[in-house]
Amino acid sequence: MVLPPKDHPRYKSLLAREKLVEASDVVAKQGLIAHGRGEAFDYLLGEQTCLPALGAIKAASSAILAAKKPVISVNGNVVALAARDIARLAEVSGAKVEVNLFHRTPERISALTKMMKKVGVDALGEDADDLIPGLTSERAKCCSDGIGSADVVLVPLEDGDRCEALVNMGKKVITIDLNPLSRTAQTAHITIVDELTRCLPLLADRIRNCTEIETFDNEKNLKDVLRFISDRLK
Ligand code: PTJ
Repeated sequence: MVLPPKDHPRYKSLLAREKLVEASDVVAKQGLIAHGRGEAFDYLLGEQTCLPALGAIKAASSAILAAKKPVISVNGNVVALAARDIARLAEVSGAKVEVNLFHRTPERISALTKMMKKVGVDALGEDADDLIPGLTSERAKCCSDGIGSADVVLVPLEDGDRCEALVNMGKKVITIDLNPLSRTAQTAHITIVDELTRCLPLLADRIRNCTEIETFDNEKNLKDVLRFISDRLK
């Protein structure tokens, strides 16, 4: 990996790009497009965790703590950018991790599972024996021991169709998505509009220290994010 100069004003952003390029054999090409869209929304947010996102992080942490079978679903972008952060989140929350892909191939599942193993996580994914109802093709596959039987699923950077299918399965769905207007953001029960690598450590810290159960209105929270963005633009 060619590391960007540490004093570059856009160091973090350039590093994220390098990580995705470095892992280009396991990150879907579409994942690079998705990342660019995320970057654009992060500019609008001022590359910071906004107040509504902190509220969503609180709600997400109490939902994960209250869950009987929480699962963190990871895709190519998430593993390439944040494998260690996911490992820490899994550790503090007791959640299982499942590699679950939109552009699913056995090779990508196997390579991403190995990348999670390197950070100490035995991720599910290789032995998919269940299907997410309502979806066609390979993207429906999941593990009965993971997403199939989970009550709460954290799905960062998820496709809108699959997010809706998980909601329709009766699961509580938490997402992390920089685009407050995306179908995923609008469909999930709890949407954290924040950048993945900025948000995951905050979520893990909150889970470690969380005591109270938060009430949460996703629609209102998304409106608050849009107000935050529009105030910044003014
Ligand atoms: O690895 P696969 O095969 O499972 O595919 C992964 C992608 C991301 C290609 C797939 O899930 C997909 O097509 O996702 P979408 O529909 O493009 O949605 C991704 C969402 O994540 C978009 O709304 C982006 O704005 C957002 N996003 C991108 N990068 C980040 C992000 N949100 C938070 N942090 C990021 N770093």
